[in-house]
Amino acid sequence: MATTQVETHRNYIGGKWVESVTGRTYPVHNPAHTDQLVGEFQTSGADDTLHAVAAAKDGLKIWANTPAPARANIMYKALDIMGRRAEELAETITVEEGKPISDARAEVKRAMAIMEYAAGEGRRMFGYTTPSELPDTVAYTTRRPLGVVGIITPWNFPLAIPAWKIAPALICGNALVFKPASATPHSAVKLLEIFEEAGLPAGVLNLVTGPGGQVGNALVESPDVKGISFTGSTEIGTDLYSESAKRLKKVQAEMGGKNAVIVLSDADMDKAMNGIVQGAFGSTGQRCTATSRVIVEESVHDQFVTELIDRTSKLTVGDGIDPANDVAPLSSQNQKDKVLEFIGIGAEEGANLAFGGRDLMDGDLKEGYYVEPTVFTGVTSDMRIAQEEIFGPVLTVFKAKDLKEAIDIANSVEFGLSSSVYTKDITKAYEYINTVETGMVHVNASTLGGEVHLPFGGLNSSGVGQREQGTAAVDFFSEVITVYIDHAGEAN
Ligand code: UN1
Repeated sequence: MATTQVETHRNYIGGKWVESVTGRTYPVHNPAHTDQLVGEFQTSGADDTLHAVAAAKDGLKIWANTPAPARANIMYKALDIMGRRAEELAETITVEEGKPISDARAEVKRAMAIMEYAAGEGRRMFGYTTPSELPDTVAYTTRRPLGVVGIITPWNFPLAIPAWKIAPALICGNALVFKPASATPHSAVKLLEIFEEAGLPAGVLNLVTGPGGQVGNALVESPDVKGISFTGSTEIGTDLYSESAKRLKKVQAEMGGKNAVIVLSDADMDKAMNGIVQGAFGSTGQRCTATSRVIVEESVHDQFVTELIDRTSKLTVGDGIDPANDVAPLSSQNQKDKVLEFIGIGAEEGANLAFGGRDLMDGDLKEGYYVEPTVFTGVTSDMRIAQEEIFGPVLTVFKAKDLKEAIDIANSVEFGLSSSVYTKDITKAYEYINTVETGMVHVNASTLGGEVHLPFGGLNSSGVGQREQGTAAVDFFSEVITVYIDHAGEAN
């Protein structure tokens, strides 16, 4: 790959592939082989963003007036094309983001599921009718698109997160400016190709690649942009939300997590172990729903830790493109530095480094950003590794005397995205469901994922604005208009 010609990819604005007005491009590398170039991408700035917003305003005129079932027909075509290109897309995800190919394939399936679900909404998108208090009057609600909407997505799901924002936004009739993470623009370029081939009218979906700051600010500041859907860090999401609020824009921001699993003494240990190992180390822990804390009831704690270390030690680390590997590289040097820094902090804070913690770039895995899967035990809630999102293959283990103490530990963080409890006791499971402070709660299953027809999102620092996916996505990407019609024809 290093020796072949590197392709330069362009922005997609108003139905055309165009260069950035900055005249600059930037390289993207494969995190498993940092000398391999994925491609060159446009370094876009505020002017490119404003061009894309203007193109979206034009696209909106056609798209908002296209019946939703006709919009759905284009979505179904895009879904077919995505199915045809599924394996190529999975490889693209692994090569630019690093995740294991099995995770990348699952990501493509997920993107397809959301497109299928959104296309179905084209024939629903319900309003409601209700009696009016006045005679000869009909009252009902209907939906309209917001207008031009900004879509800002992270690098860890380069295809699925864009799809789960873009598909419902398009079905609702919006025109979009899409800014993918600067580290993973290749999947985004391919998603645009798919919608282009499906026949989406020019201007309806526009792509602007490059660093976040300028493009994001231009979207926030433009009076023509009516809404923004963002997934990324709590720091940037908070800023984006408050700046947008000043301008009365509708925003949904999906942000960090510090997801806990509670293991009670009656749990099926095998089942718990499978969910926890997958939750902590799958996708190299680079998932906002990743399991980063396990809180184990005292009586089974030691047995659990022994088994966990055994399972963790059997994980194979290497290039995600090889299906034999369970854990792949981190997505960038920055991510690797951050994860290693947290491992150092954990040790300084007095947690017990029970397994892993090594920088594997110092050993056999020189070519990529590899860090060993890591387990800390003896962790307490006052530690930074117990509070801050690490976003890597690092699991922290706590001991609790009972369910109540375990829930207190689970709730002792600023985040509230996902959580889980392993128990066979229905009373305890319900106590947990009713008191844990997370937007998504699992019983006897990992903290990961979610189904596309159910709402996705978190409480507190994990999210703000409407939930994503399911009918919640339709609520976010549309305005409800209330209509009153007096059909009496003359004064009563
Ligand atoms: C998942 O758990 O499969 O950025 C999805 C993230 C989340 C999506 C997680 N917004 O990791």
